[in-house]
Amino acid sequence: MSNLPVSHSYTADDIQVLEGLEAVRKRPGMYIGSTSQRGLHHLIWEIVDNSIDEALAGHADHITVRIDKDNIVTVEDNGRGMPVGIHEKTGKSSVETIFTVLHAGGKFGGGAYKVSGGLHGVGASVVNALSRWLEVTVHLNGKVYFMRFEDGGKAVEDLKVIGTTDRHGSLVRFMADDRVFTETLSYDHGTIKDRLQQIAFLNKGIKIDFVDERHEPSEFSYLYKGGIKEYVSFINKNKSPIHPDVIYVEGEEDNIQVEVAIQYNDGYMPNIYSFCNNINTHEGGTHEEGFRLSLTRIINNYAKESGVLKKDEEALQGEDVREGLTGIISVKHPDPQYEGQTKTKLGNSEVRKIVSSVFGEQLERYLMENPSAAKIIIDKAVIASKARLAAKKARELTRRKSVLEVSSLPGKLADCSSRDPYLSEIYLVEGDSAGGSAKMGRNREFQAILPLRGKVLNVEKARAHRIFENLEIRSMFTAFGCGFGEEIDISKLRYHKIIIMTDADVDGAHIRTLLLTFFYRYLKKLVEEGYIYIAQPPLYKISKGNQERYAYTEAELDIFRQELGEKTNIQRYKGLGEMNPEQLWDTTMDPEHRTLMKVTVENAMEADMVFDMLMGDEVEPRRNFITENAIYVKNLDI
Ligand code: 1YM
Repeated sequence: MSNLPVSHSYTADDIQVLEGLEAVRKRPGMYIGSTSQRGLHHLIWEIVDNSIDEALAGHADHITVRIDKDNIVTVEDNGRGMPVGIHEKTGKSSVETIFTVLHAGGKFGGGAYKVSGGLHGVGASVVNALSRWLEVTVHLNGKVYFMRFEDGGKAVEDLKVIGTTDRHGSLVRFMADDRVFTETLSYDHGTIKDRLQQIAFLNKGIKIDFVDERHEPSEFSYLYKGGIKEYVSFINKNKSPIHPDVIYVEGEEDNIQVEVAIQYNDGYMPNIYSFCNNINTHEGGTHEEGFRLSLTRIINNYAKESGVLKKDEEALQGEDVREGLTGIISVKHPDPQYEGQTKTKLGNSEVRKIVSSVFGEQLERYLMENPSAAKIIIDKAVIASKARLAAKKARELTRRKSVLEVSSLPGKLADCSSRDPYLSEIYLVEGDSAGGSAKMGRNREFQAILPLRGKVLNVEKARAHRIFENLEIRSMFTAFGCGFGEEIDISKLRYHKIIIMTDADVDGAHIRTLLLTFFYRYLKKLVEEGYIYIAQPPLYKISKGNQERYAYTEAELDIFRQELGEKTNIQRYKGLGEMNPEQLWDTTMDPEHRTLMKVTVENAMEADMVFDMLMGDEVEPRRNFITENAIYVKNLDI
């Protein structure tokens, strides 16, 4: 190959390449989903994916991701180093081809399949196309190779040798293009860190270092020899496991790798997460189905054979055997098919049987070999089943109408007159007194008010039937009208904005968290589809003479103070109750002036863990979270 630093001359092929990259710049959304911060993050994931592929092929075990003060990203691995020879089809170096030809990745190498894969798996050329500049450094065969692109992927000069080395590996450095990412060029520290940690959990033995020079502390290092087994321990760390080990199984069939790790805790909610090729399959799919089927089957068999479940007793249901179960299912598939609304449901039908047999056989063996853990697990499922049957009987006896059938609206609800859900809003208001102000201050045309008394039930700590007996919760279900859980029917939802309005103090934050937990667990669709909001009452009123301003943040307070000059009168609002109905309307409820924060489930898994932490028995992490996040969060991801 040629190592000469020839300057770049453009040919007909080059023009085609530039047109390809131009297409990416014209429609970035098609390649990275959007040009919001989420799309920006994709740039990192595309490059990291290539390093992960190299690691999964067995050639690398260390990846470093660095974000410097100017949001320049560097990704480095200790793999073989990207190929540097001249590529047959393009006549350019392979490095140049990888970074300028769309989907070039697949056309190389041949054998090893790519197991990782970002949402779109579009590769390095897309990152190049969307960067102000991008540099590639390869350590290979004793030499250091270097190439730089500018202005959306234009080669500055050919790949050249810039030194010697005794290492091997690849390094990519880039600056996202501000003309593409017009919203923000700043990567979210927490999102990047959490995802890198997740990737480390999902790929045992790969060390991932994260250095964020914008953040203090700046260095994080993740290496999990136990992989998803450690992941389950991590998720369960704020819960109380009821048997000592995490049960871990792995296997491979037809080139499809399967790993499952589970552990039961003393709670009631299942926490089951599934992945295909390191992507969180939020909507489940065939791997999850295979897992559920064999879990139910094996536990029933064991319960019967051990005599815990009598011959004439009803079989344990899926929900019984999943009560309090934390589980991770991770498959690696050479040709995954994704379905569902958000394309996060695994569709490959052969996977069902493979997961079911790999997991089933090994779970069965585990239960045989660990009779004391087996007994604890079976007993828990049997108790869950009895509780379920008892609740059902009680319901039948009292002939109480189910939550769904309740026809009359709750008495405390001050409904709006509009019957058009699209226009209607409901405020869930902490406390009767604030509820009273809200009722008087509202626009009754389209705003309904439901006051909630003090404590909302902590749904993490109660079985479903207890939850449906809770008055506050029943009121909400009836008011919303859409049902809940799997049977939710959004077309029956009576309000398209459900607005949580609590005091701007720690108690308010707590009640808000309880409500969000409730929504997340029982009305997840409402969160996913963006119907849940948080009202933002002001923190201060600043007045001078006949001028009045409301400040929603400390920063705003400072600005208003300066604008109004000396001798202002500042009132701090501790609770909603301190505002009269007009003030509440002006500051918090009037659609023309209020600020609402939309609640999103960016990362359901992270959310679950935050809830567990907030709801768990450990006080310290909860206190820290609440003090750090209580009031001023702008984009609240539950
Ligand atoms: C910081 C990003 O891209 N590492 C990386 C990429 C490749 C290889 C090794 C590699 C792959 C193969 C053979 C092969 C890539 N190769 C290609 C292509 N890190 C990073 N490390 N030799 C080296 O798959 O056979 C694309 S990426 F297309 F050339 F195979």
